[in-house]
Amino acid sequence: MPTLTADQRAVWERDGFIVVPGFADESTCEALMARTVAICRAADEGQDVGDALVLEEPHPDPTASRAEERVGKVFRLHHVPGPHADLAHAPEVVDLVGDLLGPDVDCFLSQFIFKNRGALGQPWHQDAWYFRMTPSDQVGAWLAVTAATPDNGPLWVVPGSHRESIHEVVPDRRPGAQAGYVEIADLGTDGVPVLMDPGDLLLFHAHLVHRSTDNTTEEPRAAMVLHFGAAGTHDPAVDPDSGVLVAFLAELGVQLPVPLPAAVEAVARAGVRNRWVPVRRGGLGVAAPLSR
Ligand SMILES: O=C(O)CCC(=O)C(=O)O
Repeated sequence: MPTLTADQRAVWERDGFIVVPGFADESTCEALMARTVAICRAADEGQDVGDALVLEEPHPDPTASRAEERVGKVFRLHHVPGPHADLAHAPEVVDLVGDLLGPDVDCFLSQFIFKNRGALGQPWHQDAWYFRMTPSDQVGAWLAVTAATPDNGPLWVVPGSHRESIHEVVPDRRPGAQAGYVEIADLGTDGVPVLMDPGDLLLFHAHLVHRSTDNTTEEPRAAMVLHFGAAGTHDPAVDPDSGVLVAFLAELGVQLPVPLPAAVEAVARAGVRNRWVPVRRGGLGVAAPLSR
């Protein structure tokens, strides 16, 4: 039985995104926030945080005192037992995404975004530009952990742009921008903001043109973002052929030497954020990893 309603399906086809209000309860949002804050603090104290990748904000607010106030994003969370994996495997999530991607689905990317006070947003882009996967119809699930308001850096989207091919981009040269951000420079539209309450979920197509604006408020605008793809998708970031990895990174503007020295390859592979984890097989959910 499909989980998307006929209306949601029609909106998805037309706009390339849907919002599901009140998707997650307060305790889910609190658990995601608490675990991510704990990871940030542990990393700050030099403790082992396993596979999690903590990315500092390039220009944190100078008055930031707590570790999590200096962090932009935390990646590689969905394959580790805990609230992030529980969300990635939650039947409500997996069934919705499965309606869009089919019976066999993996979660391949997770990021908790703090968007602390003063943090810059991410300019207009399509996730498919970064992913370079075949096929390229991945689905993002953006859960509002705190409210996304006009002033704290909500997402903005261009409805219907999921039908467009991948746009040309230029590097994002703003001081304080995260390394590697790119921008679709000649968009010609302002798009529409997606204002959300805590617990609301946005599902969006990997070709959807979107951005987020800066957080000009005092409080963080936090979101948990998961990305899903059909099982068997070709992901150049995890292709065992080092030539494929080199070509992929070159397209993203990272030039590596050829032939690729083993030590350089090891560093490049350690930076890969994607972890392909089955969440749905044959139309049935795959259980989340159990806590150790
Ligand atoms: O949440 C944000 O501020 C930006 C997220 C985004 O655009 C993305 O993950 O592709």
